[in-house]
Amino acid sequence: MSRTAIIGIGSNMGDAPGHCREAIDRMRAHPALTLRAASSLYQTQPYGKTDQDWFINAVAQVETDLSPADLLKTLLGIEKEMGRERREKWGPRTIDLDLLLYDAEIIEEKDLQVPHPGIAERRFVLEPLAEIAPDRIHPTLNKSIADLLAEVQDDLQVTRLPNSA
Ligand code: PH2
Ligand code: MG
Ligand code: MG
Repeated sequence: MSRTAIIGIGSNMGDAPGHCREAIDRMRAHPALTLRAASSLYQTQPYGKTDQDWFINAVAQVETDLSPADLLKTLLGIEKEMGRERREKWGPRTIDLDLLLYDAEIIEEKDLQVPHPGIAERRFVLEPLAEIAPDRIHPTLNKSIADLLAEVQDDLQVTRLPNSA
């Protein structure tokens, strides 16, 4: 049965916009995924670990028959194909693909939490998500993405790039 998932995309090393676009292209080309929407790219101030380069962030909506665990494996596989090395937690990365939402499911496992626990606190997630899915309901907070964006306390800068950039 086809499910709808939201994927967070981020990069802050090298050609960060190019890495985000390549990740979107790889999801579009993947046989187990159907890309339904991709947001614009956003230039975003680093959240959490602030002494690193600014990020490019985006989100994508995909349909898939994969389970959440298999979808996560697929995303980690794309990260690996794109040369991601895992060094420090929250540190600079060529590409980061996070499973943010999977239908309205709630999953609490060591390696997989859905909804992604950071969604409601992070403007760099909410701004692109509100571009493609403002009415989607956060399954544990029971509020729409647009409402969460209106309420978010995070005032780190998030700037949408022109679509050709
Ligand atoms: N990802 C992090 C930590 N901080 N900050 C921004 N702006 N964008 C990110 O994608 C990001 C971050 C850990 O995954
Ligand atoms: Mg992340
Ligand atoms: Mg990640």
